[in-house]
Amino acid sequence: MKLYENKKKLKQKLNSSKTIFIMAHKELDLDALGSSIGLYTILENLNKNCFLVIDDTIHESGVSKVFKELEGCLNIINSKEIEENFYIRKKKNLLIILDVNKKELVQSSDAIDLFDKESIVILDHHELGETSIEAGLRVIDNDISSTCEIITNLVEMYKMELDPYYATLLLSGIVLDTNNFTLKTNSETYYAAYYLSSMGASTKKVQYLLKQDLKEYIERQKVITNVDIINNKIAIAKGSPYMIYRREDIAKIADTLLFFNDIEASFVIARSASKTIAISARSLGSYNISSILNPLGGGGNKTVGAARINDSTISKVEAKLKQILKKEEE
Ligand SMILES: [Mn+2]
Repeated sequence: MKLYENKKKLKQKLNSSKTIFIMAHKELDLDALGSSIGLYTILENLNKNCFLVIDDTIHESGVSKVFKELEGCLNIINSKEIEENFYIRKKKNLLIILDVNKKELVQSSDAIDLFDKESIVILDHHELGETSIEAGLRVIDNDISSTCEIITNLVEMYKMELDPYYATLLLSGIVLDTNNFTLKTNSETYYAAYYLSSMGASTKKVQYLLKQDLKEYIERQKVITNVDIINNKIAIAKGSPYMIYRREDIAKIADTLLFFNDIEASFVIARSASKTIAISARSLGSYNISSILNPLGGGGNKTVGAARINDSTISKVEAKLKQILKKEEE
């Protein structure tokens, strides 16, 4: 496990810092927020001065519930307030980036420039890419279920007791990113869940935090009904051309399509901004998603990937994708 290999270096970084800023990706989800708050608790126990840097102004429902419940308990600032909270000796400030490693996806890319490379640590489970942020320490573990699992391991490493509420938050990130322990789940994931539950994490509460919005659920189901099956193995689903979908929803639909008999790869094409078409794709391993999405300007790895195409339409993107898939089958 990557965290254990870097244990010494990470402890060193934390020990030598006084003020620590925690920042996750835009459009916070429960893995980003759960891991941020979990880390925040660890750092408070280590007597660090801690800040969560959040620029998002709208939050998905689970994230809003947590903010409401924890109102007044956390130092939350926006990226413009970082400098005024710096510790006097600049070297004693540390930025920890969670659940993301690409510059364009963090809450504030400008915030990165306030720190020198050595004062940045990344803890994440996503693939590295061209725009990955340079850091003094990068603990990036593609095989781990979630950033909340990394933070759970960190809690164990420091032999700390967590309040049941914070244990629940960490568990909710694991449940979210594994889609209820169906994706990226191995014995270590179950061990982390066991560990959190032994500290009092509540599955009932996790279910409450992850409750979905019925309307959004129905919209996702509509996309699934608009599916084409190619060669009995590949599912291509399309969103309504008149609707803008959140990237995470497009990804969830792609995940769901893999649950059906015979489907080995899934592609979901939908509008993610007024002039942007997004594709989210998944495979069980027999199709290489990154090589299929490369010609469309996308990326990822063998089993997970995404692409964003500007100034195009759903049907154009669909035609291009089908062409690529046809070549792939030859
Ligand atoms: Mn995550």
